Amino acid sequence: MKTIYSPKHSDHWLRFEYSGGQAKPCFEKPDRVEFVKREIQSRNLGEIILADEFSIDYILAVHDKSYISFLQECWAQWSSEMNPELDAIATVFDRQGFMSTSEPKSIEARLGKYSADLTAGLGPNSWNAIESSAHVALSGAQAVLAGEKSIFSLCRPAGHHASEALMAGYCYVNNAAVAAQYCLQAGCKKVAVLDIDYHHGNGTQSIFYDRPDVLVTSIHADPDREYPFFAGREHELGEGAGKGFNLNIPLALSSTSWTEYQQALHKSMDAISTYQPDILIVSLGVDTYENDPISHFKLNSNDFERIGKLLAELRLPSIFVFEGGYAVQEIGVNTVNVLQAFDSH
Ligand code: OKP
Ligand code: ZN
Repeated sequence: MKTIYSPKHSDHWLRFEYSGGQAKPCFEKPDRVEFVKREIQSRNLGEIILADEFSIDYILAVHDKSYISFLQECWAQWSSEMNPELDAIATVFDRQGFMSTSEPKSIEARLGKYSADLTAGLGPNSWNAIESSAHVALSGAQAVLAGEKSIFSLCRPAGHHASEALMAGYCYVNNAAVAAQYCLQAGCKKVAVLDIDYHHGNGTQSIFYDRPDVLVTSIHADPDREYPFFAGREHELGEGAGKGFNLNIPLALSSTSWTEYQQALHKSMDAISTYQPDILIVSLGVDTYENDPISHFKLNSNDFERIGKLLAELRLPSIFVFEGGYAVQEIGVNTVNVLQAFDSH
């Protein structure tokens, strides 16, 4: 399997993240992708190709224009109004919606408008990385549409928590959604997104919630106990024309090992088989790993091979889009285990 990569991902890095009432060093750091890249090379997964450039219109097909302008402009405005030695991050939110339709003037207000929470900030060159990550996903879609059986888009930053006009959970542009929309514009009739990151893909769910042309299914930690908390429950089935095309499988935080996980994966795969999509997009997070520092599932490195082997049974052209995974020492092994097992089945 070939990999799509961009060195621009390392333009995005933050000083801190906030959790448990504390500023901590970031779990989401540039190293993550470099460790995966190194493992791809040492195990000869396949060629590593640089992403192509694409028109901004492919990103605007999924996200609001005002939100994308904010992402592009944020740092310049933050560094003139606030302290350029610190990350741009929201502190206030318009929860009553008084300004919901107008564009606020100050950068603190704009950050509040376009942030769902305090788990996504911006640094001086973050937009370069965010855009390149979408290009990595688009290049993957382009390759599969041109006949590759499968591809790995080594995206960073991740995307699955980002919705039309909100950044959240280390995510800014929803790379998987941008790739899905690209496939539809290129003539595919139906696309399935399978999200196997530990966290519910609430951004992807939101983007396609009222649409029947994209089936979204996510297997994740129970949102009663885990981020993103406010979505990811079984009763969220889609709405309007999209009703029946969203499938959530929440699993217990600390008692989920392969036995439980495998059942969920079969359920998701059954829904995908029934749907008969032209293309499968896998939001691939490896934070389901037993030693992940922010997660609580109990999958081991061999289980990631089992995931790859099972997914291959769908026999669909597949785009693997990288999402989470924070155990950097093992992030490469676990990711390549999925991809290599998929490839050889
Ligand atoms: C991004 B991805 C709650 C902290 C929340 C944010 C997690 C973002 C995960 N105690 N931290 O889905 O891997
Ligand atoms: Zn995650």
